[in-house]
Amino acid sequence: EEIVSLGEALDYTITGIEPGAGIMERSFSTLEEYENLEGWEILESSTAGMLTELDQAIQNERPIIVTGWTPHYKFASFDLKFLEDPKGVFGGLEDINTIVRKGLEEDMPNAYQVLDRFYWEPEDMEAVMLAAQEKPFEEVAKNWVEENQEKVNEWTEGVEMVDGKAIELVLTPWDTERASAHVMEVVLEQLGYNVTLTPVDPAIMFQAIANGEGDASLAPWLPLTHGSFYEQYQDDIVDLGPNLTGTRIGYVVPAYMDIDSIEDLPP
Ligand code: PBE
Repeated sequence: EEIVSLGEALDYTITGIEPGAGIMERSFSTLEEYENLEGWEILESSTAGMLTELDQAIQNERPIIVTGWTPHYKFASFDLKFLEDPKGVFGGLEDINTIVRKGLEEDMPNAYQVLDRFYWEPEDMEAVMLAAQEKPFEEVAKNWVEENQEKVNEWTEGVEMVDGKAIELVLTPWDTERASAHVMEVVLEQLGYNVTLTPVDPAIMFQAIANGEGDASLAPWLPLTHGSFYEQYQDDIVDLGPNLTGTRIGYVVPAYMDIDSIEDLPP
């Protein structure tokens, strides 16, 4: 009886984000994979909208299920937990990879080398994201590069300067990707590149690298979050491997909710 009222309290709805996000595609798959989720809905929203809903639910100690991911500051601000996902629809810990267009290695060997070497830790990304709650990403990225010269040197050591060559980095519209793109922008500009950042949906990001409109992206979450886009475009892009490991996506609830697994959601 308590279980039934949970479904009703939630209106059998999971609060999602932007429809183009990989996590939304995975969320729709849970409705097919978990029999108990038949009749449930994923509400399309925005990241800001989802965070507002989460915040209001927590203020009132109401139940809520959102599409969530780490790194994200909401895990520092609120006591949250991922629901277990025994069918593995959201996968386990994932990577964020660097992809570049075919021909970039020949056309821009210096930038290619930096992009190929670029690797940082979730704590680095989190530090940039946290500081960006107060200041613009441009400023935060500059500070981060200044304060982390040793790490940055590992990416740039021995790389020759260029003279104002234009390079376009394609990103997706979330803070995780704003963090990496702005740091790379600072690093490449210090090497003499003229960097443009273009934020687009994940599908367009892969398409832009595949057709050569964009030069590189630090934004693909793999193997599952953007797995379907990756499969579609993998023959037309160059995958330089992970630039960060240890991300996670899934259904997230406030810790006070008496539920631990997607399988426990009431049908
Ligand atoms: N995210 C953050 C994105 C990738 C980065 C998990 C919201 C997505 O689902 O596509």
